[in-house]
Order: sequence, then structure tokens, then C-alpha cells
Amino acid sequence: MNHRELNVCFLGNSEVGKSCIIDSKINEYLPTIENRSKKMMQINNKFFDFNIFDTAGAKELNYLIKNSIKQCDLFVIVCSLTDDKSIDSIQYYIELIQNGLNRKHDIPMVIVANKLDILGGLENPMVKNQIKKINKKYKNSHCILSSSKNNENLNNILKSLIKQVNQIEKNRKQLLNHQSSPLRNLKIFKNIRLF
Ligand SMILES: Nc1nc2c(ncn2[C@@H]2O[C@H](COP(=O)(O)OP(=O)(O)O)[C@@H](O)[C@H]2O)c(=O)[nH]1
Ligand SMILES: [Mg+2]
Repeated sequence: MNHRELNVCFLGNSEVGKSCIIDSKINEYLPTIENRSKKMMQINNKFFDFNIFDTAGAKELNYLIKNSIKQCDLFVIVCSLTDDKSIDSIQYYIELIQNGLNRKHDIPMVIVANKLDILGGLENPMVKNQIKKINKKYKNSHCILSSSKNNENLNNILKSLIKQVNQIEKNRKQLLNHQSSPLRNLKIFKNIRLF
């Protein structure tokens, strides 16, 4: 069976829950320097091998983070609903990704607002406020609410990223079908081949 390999990079401030989401369970806080793991998944009858890059939140380790970004195709920026600074930092990570890849568009990316359980769920007006804030600041972004206590999160995040990849590739194919398109030779992804 043909498997497609994709590299996914998790970014975000320290202690927002990146490593717990990747592990699909709540662990004690252990600062991450750099960590890689693998996850195989079937989405819409296609098989994917995801190489997951977990990164440090500490800005002092920026050189490692930049190196991970360059190797990845898909991006997850995690913030915590209980930490305003982590929501403000999303912009910083978006720019880091755009600069690392040398392009502003066609980057499959998900914002994950984590630690929903601490605020007691969607009914809490604080949660609604934070979501409003994220949607206003990061228009057109794909946002997923999560709690590391829910072990379905990682699957939902990866599914959302693949949906975006499919859409980007569909748009690209349409452009390529235009004989005169100047985008004919554009290489959108390093590792991504068209299906
Ligand atoms: N209540 C709650 N705690 C979480 C959640 N996700 C992570 N944590 C806790 O937050 C701390 C930081 O988590 P970690 O995954 O190491 O953060 P990272 O620095 O972003 O990788 C740890 O103490 C976790 O137990 C969550 O969804 N809910
Ligand atoms: Mg970590």
C-alpha cells in the first residue's frame, strides 16, 4: 500500500501543551528541546506516515525551531486558552514559518487552542471571548479547540491539515491546467508530490 510521508511541526510558547497533545495524554511538564515521533493514519482511504516534530517554546532555542520549520510541510501552532501571551505569540510563529519557508500562502496550518478542560468547556464565556479574540486576530485561520485529556485531538488536527493539503493541491492542479500559467513551474512543497 502506498504511504505518503509528511513532516508536521508543532510550535507555540512553553507549557501550552504541545508535547501532551502529541502524546495524546496529559503528562507532567518536561521542557522539550527537540523531539520526533511517528504516527501512521488512514484518512479518506489514503495512508499517511506523519513525522511529528515537537519543538521548544523557549525563544533561546530559535535556531533549532527554525531548522525544524525548514524540514516540515504542515504546521500546528498551539496556544493555551488560559494564557493570553500564548495567544498573542501566534503571530510570531506564523511569521517564523513564513520566513522559514519563504512564502506567505499555501501553508497548511492549524491553530490549536488547548486546555479547554481547565475553563470547563465551551459554555464558559471566557472560552467564547478567547475564541473571538483568536478569530479576529488570525482571520481565515483554521482553529481547533482542544484538551490534551481528549485523545482524539491529534487525529482531528492531522485530518484538518490533510484537508488543507488536498485543497491547496486541487487549486494548484487547476492552475497548472492553464497552459499559460506562470505558476506552471512553481514548486509549492519541498516534499509534497501531487497525488
Ligand atoms: N489541564 C490541562 N493541562 C494540560 C493540558 N495540556 C497540557 N497540560 C499541562 O500543561 C503543562 C505543559 O504541557 P506540555 O505538553 O509539556 O507543554 P509544551 O511545553 O507546550 O510541550 C503540563 O503540566 C501538562 O500536564 C490540557 O489540555 N489540560
Ligand atoms: Mg514540550
